[in-house]
Amino acid sequence: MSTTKTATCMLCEAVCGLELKVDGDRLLRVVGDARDPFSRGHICPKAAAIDDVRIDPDRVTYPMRRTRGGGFSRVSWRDALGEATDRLSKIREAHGRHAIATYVGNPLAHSYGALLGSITLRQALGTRNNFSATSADQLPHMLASLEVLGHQLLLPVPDIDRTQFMLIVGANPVVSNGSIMTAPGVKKRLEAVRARGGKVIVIDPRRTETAAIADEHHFIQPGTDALFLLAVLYTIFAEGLARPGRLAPLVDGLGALEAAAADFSPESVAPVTGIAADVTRRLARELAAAGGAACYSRMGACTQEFGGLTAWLTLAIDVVTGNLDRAGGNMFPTPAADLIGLASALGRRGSFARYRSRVRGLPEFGGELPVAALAEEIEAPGDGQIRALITMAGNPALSSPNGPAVERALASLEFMVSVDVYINETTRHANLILPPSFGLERDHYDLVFYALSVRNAARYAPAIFAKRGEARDDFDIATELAARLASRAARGLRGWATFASVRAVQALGARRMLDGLLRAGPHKLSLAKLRASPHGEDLGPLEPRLPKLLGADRRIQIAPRLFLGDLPRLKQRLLAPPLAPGALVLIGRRHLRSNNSWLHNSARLVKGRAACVLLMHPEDARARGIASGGAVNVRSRTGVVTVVAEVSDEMGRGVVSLPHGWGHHRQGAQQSVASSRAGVSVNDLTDEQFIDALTGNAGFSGVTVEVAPAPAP
Ligand SMILES: Nc1nc2c(c(=O)[nH]1)N[C@H]1C(S)=C(S)[C@@H](COP(=O)(O)OP(=O)(O)OC[C@H]3O[C@@H](n4cnc5c(=O)[nH]c(N)nc54)[C@H](O)[C@@H]3O)O[C@H]1N2
Ligand SMILES: Nc1nc2c(c(=O)[nH]1)N[C@H]1C(S)=C(S)[C@@H](COP(=O)(O)OP(=O)(O)OC[C@H]3O[C@@H](n4cnc5c(=O)[nH]c(N)nc54)[C@H](O)[C@@H]3O)O[C@H]1N2
Ligand code: SF4
Ligand SMILES: [Mo]
Repeated sequence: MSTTKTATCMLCEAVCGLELKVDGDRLLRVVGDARDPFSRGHICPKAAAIDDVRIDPDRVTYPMRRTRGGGFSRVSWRDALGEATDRLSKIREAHGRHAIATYVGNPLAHSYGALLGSITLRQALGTRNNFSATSADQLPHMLASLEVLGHQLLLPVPDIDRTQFMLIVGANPVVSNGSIMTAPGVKKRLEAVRARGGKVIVIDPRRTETAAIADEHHFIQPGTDALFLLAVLYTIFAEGLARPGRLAPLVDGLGALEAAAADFSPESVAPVTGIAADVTRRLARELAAAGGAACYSRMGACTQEFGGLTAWLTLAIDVVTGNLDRAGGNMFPTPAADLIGLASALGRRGSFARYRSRVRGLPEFGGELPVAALAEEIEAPGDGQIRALITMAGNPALSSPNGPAVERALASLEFMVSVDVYINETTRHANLILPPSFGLERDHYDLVFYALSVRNAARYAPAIFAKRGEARDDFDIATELAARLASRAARGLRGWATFASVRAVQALGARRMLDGLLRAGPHKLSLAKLRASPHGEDLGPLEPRLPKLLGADRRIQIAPRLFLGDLPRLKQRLLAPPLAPGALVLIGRRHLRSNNSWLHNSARLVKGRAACVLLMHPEDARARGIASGGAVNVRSRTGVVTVVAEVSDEMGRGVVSLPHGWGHHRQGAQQSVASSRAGVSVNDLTDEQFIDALTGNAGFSGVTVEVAPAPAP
């Protein structure tokens, strides 16, 4: 007999409510939960696949140990945890605590238990060598918030439901469903901006699916957004349009910002950005006059040579035009479980460059080092070399710049343990794979994404299915490992204090921690209250929250020295010679039916036309004798891939695009569907040396490549 259950989709940031028809251990049907006041029944094609990983025959459901032949065989939890503790402890005793590194990936942000568990594990390890997808993603936004607003988690989100002008720079929310903007049904919300007489403008080197529903789309040369945004600021100041409004008394550095922008007139940057000066001026005027405008930049603006500057300037434009913290501008949610409040209460606001990576001197951020430095930190011998790695919910072999270099480094580790649902490109290098519960096997509350949400909302869903095999919750795996490692190292007062605090977290459990956060939070909710409203709670529109949320000095530093100091590098970009003849620049792309590297074993999602193709402009194709459907070699400093080309004028001239997360042909990975539709990894082409020099963030956009027809096989 089937029953109806509610759940929340944890596949992307949109947190759609789902209604499921379930029979025993089987999921029969998935529809959007029309009674969810936030997502109102919206879902995307991925929702139908929400259970595919759970029931995937390729899924890892028992602890696995790598055999001498390179395969994996089943071991008991007892042996696996014992061996992991033993090997890691010995490495730590011989080489110090920084010899163990961690890498945590994107799905952690979608599981409150995994997130809390990973924090505990890292605390127990006390290593400087923490890595994550953050430095291949939103790090610049977090750094801008730390510098300007005094807290790295204080990320403003577009008040999309009230804005009259949305400037989208380097984001494609119609496909990604929004990022640092939890907005289920974002396409409808964007269409509503236009329906109420507002405007949506897209700045992107590709005419995207979002551009297709916008008022205007302007092609931009990859990596030049900071120049464009400075020209917008130039215009705002030159034409006397700066109006910080209510926030004016809190803002420091307006004069310095104006002086900095004065070097970047729309005319001077236009030849480099490709956006005409009169367009820039008009957009600046419209933005300033809109009375509720949101300047929103994301992935394409972040993961490039000037990601830090771009994130800062986005925030600066908001402040200067009075759009930060005002209805219709960019605002701060009031989440029911308030991690920012908790962090602030503990005196944790974030950190930058407290220490640097050993080999290249790249800056720490929030206790992590840039993932672009992972391979060299493993491979370069000497004091402080990484000898062991723990990965959790991450696939850096496919997600990090120069993935093959990462893989070489992984293969050279003394010991590696991965907590993951698959034997994939990364975990195939692990000595041990520990199997976590997945999706509907665990309860769900979006600790991260309600804090980035365009409306205040909360929804909790209990687990629906029993865990398969011997899977355990990420929280339990991480805290158990933490406790054992802490116990082995418990010498002296500090060692024992660490051990005791890990045991306390373990005893409390993730669910009670969540309940505590909800009870202490601004909406005075609790798990019991949320359980009583299975379709979720609407907690109202976003409200002004400044100056209360600001850092200790309660000021907005609009022109931090850190960013001003990076402007000379940007000026060099203005003078940079054009690319070598024949060279093109590479950018990325997302697809609605895919999610980073790990949904490609779902047959229903990968069926149909291959997604992993190289998009290129007709003129660029013609000049090289390339036609749609033909195979091409794409070559960069780091590697070469052979892939099918698709010629399309949706690409800007001189720019080619390849999606990330593919390349599932590696020996030893065990994903039968994915390997039959392998594609190539764009990160075989990206370059660990091509980064944002200020922040260390990965540079995925703007990598120089050459494209030529591939010789017939
Ligand atoms: N060139 C290029 N590279 C990119 C990007 C790009 O746009 N272009 N995007 C970047 C971005 S934004 C991100 S966030 C990163 C993502 O980078 P990563 O987080 O490193 O990679 P994912 O592909 O998300 O892999 C997630 C891993 O977690 C596993 N997993 C899934 N669910 C769970 C779970 O519940 N528990 C555990 N323990 N494991 C789980 C999956 O099997 C998979 O191995 O990639 C970045 N890399
Ligand atoms: N379907 C699907 N949804 C996803 C994911 C997925 O893999 N698939 N991944 C999730 C994750 S981890 C994240 S972080 C979010 C990301 O969500 P978004 O930030 O929306 O990321 P993308 O869809 O990659 O869009 C980035 C856009 O930037 C453009 N771009 C590239 N380079 C430049 C540049 O130099 N300047 C400008 N102005 N634009 C540029 C690209 O053409 C692209 O349209 O999506 C999440 N949602
Ligand atoms: S938009 Fe995101 S949260 Fe909503 S159904 Fe699709 S994958 Fe799930
Ligand atoms: Mo991401």
